[in-house]
Amino acid sequence: MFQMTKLAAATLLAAAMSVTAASAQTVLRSSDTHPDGYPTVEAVKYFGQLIEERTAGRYKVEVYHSAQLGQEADTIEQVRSGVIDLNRVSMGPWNGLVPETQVPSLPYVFRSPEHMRGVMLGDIGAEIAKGFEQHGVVVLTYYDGGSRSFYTSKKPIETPADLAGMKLRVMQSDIFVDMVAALGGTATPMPYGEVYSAIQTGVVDGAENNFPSYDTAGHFEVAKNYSLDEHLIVPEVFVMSKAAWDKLTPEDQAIFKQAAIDSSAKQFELWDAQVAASRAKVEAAGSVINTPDKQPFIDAMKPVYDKYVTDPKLQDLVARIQAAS
Ligand code: GTR
Repeated sequence: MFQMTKLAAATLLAAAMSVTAASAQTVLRSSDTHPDGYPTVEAVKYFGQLIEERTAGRYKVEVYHSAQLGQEADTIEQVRSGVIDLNRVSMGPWNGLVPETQVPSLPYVFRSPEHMRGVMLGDIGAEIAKGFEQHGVVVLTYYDGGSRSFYTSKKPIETPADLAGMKLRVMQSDIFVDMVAALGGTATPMPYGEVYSAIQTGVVDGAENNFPSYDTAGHFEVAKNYSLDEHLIVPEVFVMSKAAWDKLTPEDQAIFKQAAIDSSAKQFELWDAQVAASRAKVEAAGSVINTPDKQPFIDAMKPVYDKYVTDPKLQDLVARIQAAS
């Protein structure tokens, strides 16, 4: 880790020196927890290419993948304070800060990833984006994070009753803790980078995620039972620090916004291919995928909605999402 940090520091210094040399180019630093080649990493690189082209090289993006700049909760603080300019993270870790983000983080609120894409790239997504601004960031666009299901090291989950006595890792948000509790299990929130060893050493019995994360983080090696209950479809969010955004001219802001939207189209394509490839890979490696009846999982979520959807504004958002085609 120390080595990585030193490496990142050296790269940053080199980047800073090249700014002075070329003097006209601003290098924007972006963080991602995923490895190089992952659809979100590639989408942000594509965004970088587009803005470089469309501003005649005045702006350039460097993507620090593989959590080189830290775990998501830390990088959220970095982008809010302007230490880094860009960040691609899940919506989940924003739940404590931006109340509107709780809505697209609710279990079974979206019918499918396609439903989520339409909602988030439309008016509702724009409304949710407004909630970020008072916290120091501007939402550039949303990406697809697929649907998340439970995976376990010992016993597979076929019905909610199977969660009894199980400890499962969730992202750092109270909604997900309550979601697991409503199903009868115990949730342990922890950073993504700690999940592999937590499963391996038996600190938790499993976790939950989409196929690409289950694959690329290696979790399939230590938790072979994947139960396709698809309880969450949490969007990914690509944000810019407000400090950096405010330095752009209105023309450049429009270029950035359009490039971000174009990068979503690219990410959706890459995402679909990655889901299929990751699923095939983990199956070939011996993961057993079962498809439980989702209805008992859906029915168990009522207490989560009763607890989190009390504000009329959030109630209205939930109703509009459910009504959206
Ligand atoms: C992934 C998501 C990451 C991170 C991770 C997690 O699906 O892309 O941003 O939130 O899940 O479970 O922490």
